[in-house]
Amino acid sequence: MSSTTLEQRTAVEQRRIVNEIPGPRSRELMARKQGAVAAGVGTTMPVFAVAADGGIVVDVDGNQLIDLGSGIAVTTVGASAPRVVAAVQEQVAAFTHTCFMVTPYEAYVGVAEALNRLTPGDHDKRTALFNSGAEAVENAVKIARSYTGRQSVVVFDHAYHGRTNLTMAMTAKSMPYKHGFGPFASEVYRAPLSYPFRDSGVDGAAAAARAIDVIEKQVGATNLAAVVIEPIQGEGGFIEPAEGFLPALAAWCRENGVVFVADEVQTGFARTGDMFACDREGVVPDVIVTAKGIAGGLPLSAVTGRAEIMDAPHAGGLGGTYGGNPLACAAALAAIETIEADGLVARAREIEDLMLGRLRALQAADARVGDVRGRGAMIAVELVKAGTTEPDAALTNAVAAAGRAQGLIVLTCGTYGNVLRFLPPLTITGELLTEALDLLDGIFASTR
Ligand code: PLZ
Repeated sequence: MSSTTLEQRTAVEQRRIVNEIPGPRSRELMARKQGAVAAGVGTTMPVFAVAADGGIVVDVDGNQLIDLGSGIAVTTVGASAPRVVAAVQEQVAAFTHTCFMVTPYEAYVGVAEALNRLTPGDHDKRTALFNSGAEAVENAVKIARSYTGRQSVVVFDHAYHGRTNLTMAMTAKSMPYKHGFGPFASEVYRAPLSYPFRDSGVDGAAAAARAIDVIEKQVGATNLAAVVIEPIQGEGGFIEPAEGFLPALAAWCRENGVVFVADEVQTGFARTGDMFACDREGVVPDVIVTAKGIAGGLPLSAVTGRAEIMDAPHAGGLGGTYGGNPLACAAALAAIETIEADGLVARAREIEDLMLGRLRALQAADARVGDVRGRGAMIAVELVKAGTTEPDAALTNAVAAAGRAQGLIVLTCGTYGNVLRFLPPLTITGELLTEALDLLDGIFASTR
């Protein structure tokens, strides 16, 4: 690590804008990126990072940006959390890789034990580790197919499950995720979701009945291996289904021998004010897929589920060279310890209170804020043409751009591109969050 970076790492946690964003060094690097990196790999903000932790990302020009994105819900414990840094440093000096399928190591088993303990339900569980969210989703489907002897998979409107071939088929939105990349995997079917803001009057039970009807008529329960669902949708727009929707679906799956898979890649590990989003309604998925927040920024993902389901594939049927890499496992154990020891689940609920309070006040003052929703540190506002539910993607992009120009790392999402989403690290200070919300208030006021 360069000495500049070390200095910046210890800088006071505050927003600092030293030049127009992007600054000169970021602009230089962006030009190099354009000449070297495939154009399909986009960037939300044209600034290059040199250090990050808590609620701050420091860029190459010395700007300090308020982090409302956590690298898309990954650095829940911070981007250089002390326990994670120490655990990875110790592990990297011992060995970087042996391949768990060749000569195993303890940390992988430790992570599996931790996941079996922490995920919903107290039944006997097993875990397998992978590298990315998409890879874990694919493996969950493989496992469900192996266990049930059935092929079909049901996913939902607005779903996001990844960018690999099978997970592109499972993802709903064409542009940018699927456009021009087909043909896609077969035997993937889409059911209607519960989307309270756009579905008013349809409660959770009715929305579940509507989805189940589509599944029974268009797929047939006896063909169906798995129902895969994000308990709160991420990329699709931070859509929280109406109460009762998830329990009803899970119950139908249980009655029909269908594996109920919760994709908690984005919602997992304290993000939503529970260790897992399924916990809120007491939903116990047969299989749960996790990644992102699991390992403090190192690439790791997991599939955890009922022992009899997880053990269905033949020996050697699951794996991968890097799955459960020792550095990632060391980081995961440290991240999990941080979440538990530092009370980050409770911290997520404090962030929820702060953010929802402020954003609801904004909604009361601004008719373009159609909906304020989310849980924990996974909060969103859906922007519309005043007084309607017509999505306003242009306003969303304008607010995000204005925020970025003032040093806020703010992300958008949603099928209609009209959702501003907030995913701060749980270690962000209340002062920084308040400052970010003040800036956003100002941006909304200046565009009214
Ligand atoms: N399932 C619920 O949110 C990843 C995608 C960003 P990977 N979401 C961020 C982008 O544009 O690529 C995600 C998710 C849910 C699966 C995934 C996929 O996880 O680690 O990106 O493969």
